[in-house]
Amino acid sequence: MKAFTETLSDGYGQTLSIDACLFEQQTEHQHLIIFQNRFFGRVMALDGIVQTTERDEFIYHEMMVHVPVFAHGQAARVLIIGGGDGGILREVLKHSQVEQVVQVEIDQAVIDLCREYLPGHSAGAFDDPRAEIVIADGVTYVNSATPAPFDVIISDCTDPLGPGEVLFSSEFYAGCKRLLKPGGIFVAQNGVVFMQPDELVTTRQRLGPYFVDQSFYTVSVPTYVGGNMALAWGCDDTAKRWVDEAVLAERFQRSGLTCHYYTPALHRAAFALPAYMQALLTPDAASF
Ligand code: AG3
Repeated sequence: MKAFTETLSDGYGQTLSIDACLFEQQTEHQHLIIFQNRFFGRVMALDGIVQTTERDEFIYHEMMVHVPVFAHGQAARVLIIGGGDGGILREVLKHSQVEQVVQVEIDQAVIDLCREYLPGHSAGAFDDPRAEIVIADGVTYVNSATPAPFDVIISDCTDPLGPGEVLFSSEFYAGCKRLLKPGGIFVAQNGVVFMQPDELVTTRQRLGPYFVDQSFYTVSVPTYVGGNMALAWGCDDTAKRWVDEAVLAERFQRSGLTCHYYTPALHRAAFALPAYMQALLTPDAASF
């Protein structure tokens, strides 16, 4: 059997059968493979790490988008960093009050190949007149561009290895802060905590200087194997992390969205962290 094995921790990983290899190439920036798996459907991996699959992508994309957008309440301008498969863009554009989305992706090949092989991810979002796609390095963009500021910034990046590493740097967070309106919300993919505990510690330290309130919320995605993934949260308005469930429910209902993972109750609950994660966030945490 042809198989794809991902190893994020020494001695443990996940293996998916490659029932058909649809595309494999070293792009200008990274190794990209898209293959068919009989359980998860089409799977896209970058530099040996599963990024997204047809079957479970909704979980990650709904939580990365609807949590900050509903917590904000009036997000009109959204910035996406990374997200070349288009899943984040698709979910953001479902919010009718969103007027403009800028997406900054470093690798044009990821966008082109995902449009071709994973069309359900973007589902036409790249052609929406509200979307502007910029092919550029995310860190450079957030530190040098001067668009109107954003209400929500979503960093849908790879892990801090290869091209994604800079998207976990203080320089990147500083740039995001610079492009956020007062009270704007920053969220970012921050790894599977059980497998990558150091990421929680370093992100917390690096976000600290830029946001009054920084924390994490969690999501459980089958192909981000090893337990809960942490999504980083940064905002100067502490209340946005604790919007009442009734208020969220009202916003959710008004949006007319149909979700398969996100619910207002889950939104609130996702900020409750297991004790081992809380321990990592205490000032003297080293590891667990
Ligand atoms: N980007 C984040 C994938 C991270 C997987 N990492 C891991 N399992 N530790 C997903 C891109 C989806 N738009």
